[in-house]
Amino acid sequence: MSFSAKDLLADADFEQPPQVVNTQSQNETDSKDQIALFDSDSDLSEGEMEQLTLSDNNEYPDSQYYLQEKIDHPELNIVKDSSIDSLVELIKTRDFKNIIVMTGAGVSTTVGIPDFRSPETGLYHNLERFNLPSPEDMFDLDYFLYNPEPFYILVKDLYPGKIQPSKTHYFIRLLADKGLLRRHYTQNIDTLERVAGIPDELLVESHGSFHTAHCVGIRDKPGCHKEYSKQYIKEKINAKEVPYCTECGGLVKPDIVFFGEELPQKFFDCYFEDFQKCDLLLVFGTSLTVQPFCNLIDFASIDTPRCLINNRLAGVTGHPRKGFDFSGSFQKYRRDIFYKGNCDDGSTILAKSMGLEDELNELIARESKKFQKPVVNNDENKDDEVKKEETDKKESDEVKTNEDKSNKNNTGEDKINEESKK
Ligand code: CNA
Repeated sequence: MSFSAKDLLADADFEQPPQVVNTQSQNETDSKDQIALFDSDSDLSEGEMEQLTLSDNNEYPDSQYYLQEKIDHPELNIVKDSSIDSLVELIKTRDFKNIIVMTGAGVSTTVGIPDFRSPETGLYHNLERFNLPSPEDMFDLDYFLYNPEPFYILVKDLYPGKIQPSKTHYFIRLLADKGLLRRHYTQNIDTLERVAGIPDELLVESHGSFHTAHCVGIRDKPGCHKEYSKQYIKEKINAKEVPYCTECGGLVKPDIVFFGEELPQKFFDCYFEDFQKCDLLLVFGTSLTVQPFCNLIDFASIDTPRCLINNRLAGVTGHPRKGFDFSGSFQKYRRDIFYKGNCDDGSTILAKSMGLEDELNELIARESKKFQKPVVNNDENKDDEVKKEETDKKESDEVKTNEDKSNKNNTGEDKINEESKK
């Protein structure tokens, strides 16, 4: 018995809800479908160990077969074990040129944007004040149409401001600069990928972004879809007002994808070919609980190495063809790596193994200048609008100075003329 890529894709659970669905129950850490043999030296918590060491795994009997296969056929072990060192070894021997990076909210927490599900600091943990039926309702379209206020109060924290991207964002930008990035699929809505300079054509903002907004109507009355700018929404949020459509009175919602809404077309246009071509999959800072995004990992070819960099275990289902298999025991190829830690530390390790550490530090140093307090004559630090205002002012000052000079000259000339007349 063996699986081809075709079998994998046929069976992969991507009968898209093309809409965003929360699948916490499928992938969350207390899932019952886990199995033994996690042999990396990562420091797993008790709960995570339990997740990986459930002995009675009758649901997927294939796993016994795979274990024997891998003993008989060592070539099925793409990596020696699930530690980051194994990936570092692989990077040194292989030229990865079609890297796909998937990211979640964990890549932005180090720069102060809270994620959803981190205990204590995550947004879901801090929603008691809104008295929601469930935390996910904050990003549910039906609930938004019924009660938009909690979203607009909360969104102030998430709204893209002048925040400098994290080291991980710059690492992805560097992969793009080096021509190694096939595509960056992000779930984030903070637009820090754009700020970091990842080009639009390499970016799939799978859950939309704050870049634009549209009228979505009100309950029982569809919206007119009039488009509104980021600036318009920002002004309303700052004034603590809910934005309503000036045409039809419907609610205006930023174009971030809520549960129950379709993903952007670009996601569906790109993912299939991208994942067929992907030679290394890097997954950063996500609980892998939102469908269909979390299913993307199943679309990498069955022998493509995949690496999760996250401060807790995620994406393990115990299924022979779905999710990660860090234990290397229930999927055909041993190819999954788990680095349990901070995304930025993981990026540092990867950059180093690719010989890009110095360039990454230089890139960050260069980009950081844009976020330092404006220094006189340091044009790099200023927004285009500020620059324009300054140019206009400079020009008008110059005109004024020239006028003054010419007045002075005139006065001087007049004086000379007067004196010569005398
Ligand atoms: P999540 O479910 O909150 O998961 C984040 C994961 O990252 C968790 O497993 C954390 O333990 C982990 N984590 C947090 N910080 C770090 C760190 N510094 N290093 C390593 N791991 C870390 O968020 P997901 O992205 O998985 O969920 C998808 C939602 C979240 C999308 O719909 C997003 O739009 C939404 N979201 C986005 C932002 C943003 O744009 N910055 C913020 C909050 C939520």
